[in-house]
Amino acid sequence: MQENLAKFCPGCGYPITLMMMNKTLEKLGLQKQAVLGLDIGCALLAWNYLPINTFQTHHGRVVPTMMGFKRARNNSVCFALVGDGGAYAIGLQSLIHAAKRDEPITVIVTNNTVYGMTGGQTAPTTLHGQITPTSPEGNIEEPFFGPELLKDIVKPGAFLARTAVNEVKQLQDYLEKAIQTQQAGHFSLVEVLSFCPTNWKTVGVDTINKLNGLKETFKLGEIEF
Ligand SMILES: Cc1ncc(C[n+]2csc(CCOP(=O)(O)OP(=O)(O)O)c2C)c(N)n1
Ligand code: SF4
Ligand SMILES: [Mg+2]
Repeated sequence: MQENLAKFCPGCGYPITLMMMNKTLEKLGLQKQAVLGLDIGCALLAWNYLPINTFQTHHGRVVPTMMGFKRARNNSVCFALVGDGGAYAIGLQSLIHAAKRDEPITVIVTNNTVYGMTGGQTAPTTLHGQITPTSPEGNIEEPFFGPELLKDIVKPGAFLARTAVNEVKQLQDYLEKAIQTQQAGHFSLVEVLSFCPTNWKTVGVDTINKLNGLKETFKLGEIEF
């Protein structure tokens, strides 16, 4: 486990999400049935992180891949772990159609407001005015709200929520609800606000303050529809 932890940058939020996923699966006794699909982006660093079956897909393609896996093995518990770029830019059309068709998979979107793996470029979730290598004078766009967009698309019984890596109780609660939603035959998505100190260029408490600041724009909670 120590060796695997080293793949993420120090202070990264991904390991928290992954550890809470594992804890939740353990609690529900579902580790053997679980299958974790990883999108390209820093999610792929988790390829041998958890004691569950895991594989990697192309950028923006983890949702349709897990959809196919679930259709083939309908007793599996399928996760698609994807960044905000993978989910809301290159993979948005497949995400929308999976939600519309109420595919029984659980999508976990890591929202770190940037394209983390490739150097912190502007993502759909980048805040207005945020400075990144591709917006050196501040992002001119408004951020994109994925779970809120999907609320007009999903079917009754689906589950949509947003939490943060420093809200571990809520994170675990939402992961549990998402898995139960999948087992009841419906689509679920949990967006997780997550630390990226490497690209935010923050250290120590500044990283936590930055994440807490994001909660003013990206409201935490279950999305009503
Ligand atoms: C088709 C394709 N386009 C572009 C890339 C380059 N690429 C790799 S990771 C990435 C961005 C990842 O950002 P995000 O999805 O937000 O994940 P994060 O690393 O922030 O978790 C890009 C553009 C790629 N691998 N494949
Ligand atoms: S670049 Fe950001 S998201 Fe990727 S491993 Fe480093 S801290 Fe985590
Ligand atoms: Mg990202």
